[in-house]
Amino acid sequence: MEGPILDIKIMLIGASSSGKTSLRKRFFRDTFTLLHEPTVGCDFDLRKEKGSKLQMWDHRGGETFWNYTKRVLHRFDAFVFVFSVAERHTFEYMQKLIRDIQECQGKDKCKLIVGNKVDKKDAREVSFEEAQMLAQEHGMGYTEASALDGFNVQECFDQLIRDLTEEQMSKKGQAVNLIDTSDTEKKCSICC
Ligand SMILES: Nc1nc2c(ncn2[C@@H]2O[C@H](COP(=O)(O)OP(=O)(O)O)[C@@H](O)[C@H]2O)c(=O)[nH]1
Ligand SMILES: [Mg+2]
Repeated sequence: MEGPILDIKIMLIGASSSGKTSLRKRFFRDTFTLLHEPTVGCDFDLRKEKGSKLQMWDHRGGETFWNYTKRVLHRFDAFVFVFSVAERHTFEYMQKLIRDIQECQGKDKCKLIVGNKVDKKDAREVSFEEAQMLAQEHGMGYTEASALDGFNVQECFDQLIRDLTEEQMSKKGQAVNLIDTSDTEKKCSICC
């Protein structure tokens, strides 16, 4: 049996308590809880549709488990860095994680930074401008969301998935084109 045409794997990375699991659950199940159940190592959600498979993992970084995860990072298509706009230490820690990932995976797959918990308006500790500047420095997009009230959660992941879909389709297209081109060249060299 043939596998899915699209197979997208996204990993959310950020400090503990920045809201990675909450964003994932809001996106996949439209649920939210105020309880913080620390993710043990990694956890993920999976959505299978005809011809496509989407996996979203989340990882808190900084643990011994990270050493294992580093070995499988190359299997992911995109890394999304999450911090809480209301907890500056999560922004600082995320910068270390960005450096870590870029060191072992390069920049290409580092796609997006999400400033979560924007519902905490009066407690904001990181401005939109500062986070956007950091994202620009690293060649990533920046967006803000709230897993609590759902603000912008669907939109930011939908956009990322659209971009990754296009990327995968164009890679497949290129593969087909390559075959076509060589075929044409062969025919050409035969007829010339
Ligand atoms: N106010 C607010 N709290 C949030 C938001 N997202 C997550 N939380 C809370 O922050 C805590 C940590 O969330 P969690 O998703 O477990 O963080 P993780 O450790 O990064 O996976 C929990 O108590 C959540 O209820 C948000 O958008 N707004
Ligand atoms: Mg978690």
